[in-house]
Amino acid sequence: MARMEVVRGDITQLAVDAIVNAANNSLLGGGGVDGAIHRAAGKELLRACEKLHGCATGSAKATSGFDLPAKWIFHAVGPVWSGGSHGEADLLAGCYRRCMELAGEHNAKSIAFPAISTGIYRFPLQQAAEIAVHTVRQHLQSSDVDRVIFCCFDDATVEVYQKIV
Ligand code: AR6
Repeated sequence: MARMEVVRGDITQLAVDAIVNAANNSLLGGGGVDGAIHRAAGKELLRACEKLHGCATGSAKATSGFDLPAKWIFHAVGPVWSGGSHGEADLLAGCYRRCMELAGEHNAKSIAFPAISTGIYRFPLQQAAEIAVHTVRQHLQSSDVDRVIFCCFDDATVEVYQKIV
């Protein structure tokens, strides 16, 4: 069974096969981790994203990592939290599931996730972390991925994940 780890830091710095971006439907960049990834990966990333023609909420699409240490970026589109009765939990689980599938398709053995939807999209952190860890754990049983990093940007997020992983 693959290892799951909780790390505090900036996901753009991680030397893993794939990092996951918390993007929006346009895939054309934004604030938060998305902005950080576009700045660190360089302008070629935007050109690659333009060719993807957006992405549905609850899914993800892959690009190269360009100037990042990571080989691949999986651009996942989490749901905007709007009370919890609009399918938010299933859509968030879909992001993690699709990224684990993309890891298989791209032969990525190590993958790092940010806490998708818990920033600008306001998904409650505790519930989001439970969905993240549960969905990844389920997928690992039938996966070649051997290292999963939950990359947390602040202490509150680290604390929540550490209790679950
Ligand atoms: N490394 C790791 N995690 C980070 C980093 C970083 N460099 N920067 C921020 N985080 P958010 P969302 C954390 O808001 O809620 C964008 O505009 C952050 O502290 O980046 O899915 C997109 O274009 C939080 O824990 O993503 C969308 O429009 C987590 O990453 C929208 O924001 C997610 O916060 C997506 O909102």
